[in-house]
Amino acid sequence: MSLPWRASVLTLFPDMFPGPLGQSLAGRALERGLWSLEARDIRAHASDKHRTVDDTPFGGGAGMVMRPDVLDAALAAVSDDRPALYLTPRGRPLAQATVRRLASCPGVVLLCGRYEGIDQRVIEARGLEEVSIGDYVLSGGEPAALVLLDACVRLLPGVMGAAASAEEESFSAGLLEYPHYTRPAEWQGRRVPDVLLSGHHGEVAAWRRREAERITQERRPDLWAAHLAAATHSGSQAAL
Ligand code: 9WO
Repeated sequence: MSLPWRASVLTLFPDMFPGPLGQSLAGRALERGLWSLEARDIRAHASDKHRTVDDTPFGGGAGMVMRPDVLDAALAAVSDDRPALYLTPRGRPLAQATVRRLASCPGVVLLCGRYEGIDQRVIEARGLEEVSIGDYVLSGGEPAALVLLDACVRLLPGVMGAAASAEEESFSAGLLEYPHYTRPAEWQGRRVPDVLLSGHHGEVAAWRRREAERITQERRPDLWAAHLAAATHSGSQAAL
């Protein structure tokens, strides 16, 4: 068997890991050795007797900044052939293409900041890739690290079945998901669309496609525009 995908998380709150990733799909994959997770306490790399990890910002202002020397020592202790990422609202928005790339790497090193952030020089010196999971501010990078790991782990070989891998391709097409229904066929006066009960697989596929397109146009004009551009460049007229 090949080496497991390795995740190292540098954090002031190692007890937040594996957290939700110890359950369900990711948790079973962890038990089966398909990936490994180590949460390392940044404070272990502090050098003074008070174990200081932060200091006041040059130029003034509220709050504290994480020290570059402590973070560099924490990164040096784990750095190898894996990409090192810093979770920050300033980062490049995380998208499925990035998730696929990271899942195909030997693993990841994730740096979680606290306070007002980290000294800029450690980002540059260590070539940290800055990644955001959305346009909001958290109290620290840890929940974002959990999100990124969840998205990667479900793509690792053997974590999900073959059926799910094929499903993944449909998001690659850049459309949002069509609506799902299960029994009962009528619930609180709401009927499941007749086409889904018809047994006509071709009509079901066409309905789902139309719904996916309608929902994408309505909710995410940005995704829709990208989808149309991709369809045009690949010579496919199906979406047009
Ligand atoms: C705190 C703050 C306080 C006053 C004015 C501006 C401020 N910005 C921040 C801030 O960005 N703090 C961050 C907290 C420092 C780095 C770790 N933290 C964090 C990461 N919050 N949110 C994220 C995050 C990460 C990935 N995707 C979305 C949000």
